[in-house]
Amino acid sequence: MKRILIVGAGGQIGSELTAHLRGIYGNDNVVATDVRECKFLSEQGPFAVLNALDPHAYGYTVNKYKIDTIFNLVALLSAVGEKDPQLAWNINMGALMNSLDIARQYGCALFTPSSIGAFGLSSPKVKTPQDTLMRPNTIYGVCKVTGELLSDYYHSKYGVDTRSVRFPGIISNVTLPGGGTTDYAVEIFYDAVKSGRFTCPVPGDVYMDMMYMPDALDACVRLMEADPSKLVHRNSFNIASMSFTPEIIRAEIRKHLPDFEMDYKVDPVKENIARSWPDSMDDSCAREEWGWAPTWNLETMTADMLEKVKAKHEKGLF
Ligand code: AKB
Repeated sequence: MKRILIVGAGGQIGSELTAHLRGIYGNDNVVATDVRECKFLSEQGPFAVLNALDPHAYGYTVNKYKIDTIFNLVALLSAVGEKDPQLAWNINMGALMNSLDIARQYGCALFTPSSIGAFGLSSPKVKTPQDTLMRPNTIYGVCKVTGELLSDYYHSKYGVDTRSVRFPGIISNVTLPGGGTTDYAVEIFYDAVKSGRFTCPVPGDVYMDMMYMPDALDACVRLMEADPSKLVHRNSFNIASMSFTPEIIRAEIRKHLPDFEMDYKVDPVKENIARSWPDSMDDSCAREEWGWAPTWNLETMTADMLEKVKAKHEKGLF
């Protein structure tokens, strides 16, 4: 990877992936794009406004910057997708189809994240295997499974170098997530620091896989740098580092903030989604095929999140 394009760079993952990749490959070699102007991205390196649903503008940008690797991060997330399934399909699949066709046309490698949301009620719930039943009951999950299949198809049919991971809920402190079922695991830190209280939209007993952003960024780089001859799978790898319930994270935060209080106002849409997802995924294929090895756990992530979020609050950033 030398000339990288990030599509949807203004979101939770893109905003940090852009800086991470610029740190590794050099600012000028990482072009960030988003459907809106993003000052924080254009100040560090090349930036273009790009609607990923416009194939001409997308192809023009790839050609102009001589791109060889694309990270397609455009997505409407699980909870918000349920409010307008047609829109979610059009955005998620439209951006993916354009990415696949442009990667094929310009000979680019393509990374598109999948998710724990690709699994459903009929998938084994604990240590969900890499290869298993996948019948999600959200439009987001339907897009993810379709995307995995299409990406593998473009690899076998046209030789496009497509690669992907199934991300857990990502916990981070730069850009807030929006519209996901796992968002509570970020919001809890902001509310704990700001007011010492959090109202949780997900029931206290529901386990979901989560991951701290530095491990997620490392996964993107490691997978895209992996020796292709070692990849038995491609789209998409289970990756995991921690799994917890709202009650477990509450207890962990209380070790640092003993007065922290949490109550519940369960959102039925989020509850249904969360209960249909794995409690935890088996990531042994990622470990074997490309050396996936997370470094953060619940304890270290919680301590670091509280420190970073407190620093933001002290600076008056929220
Ligand atoms: C969501 O909750 O929709 C996302 C995801 C797990 O893919 N964070």
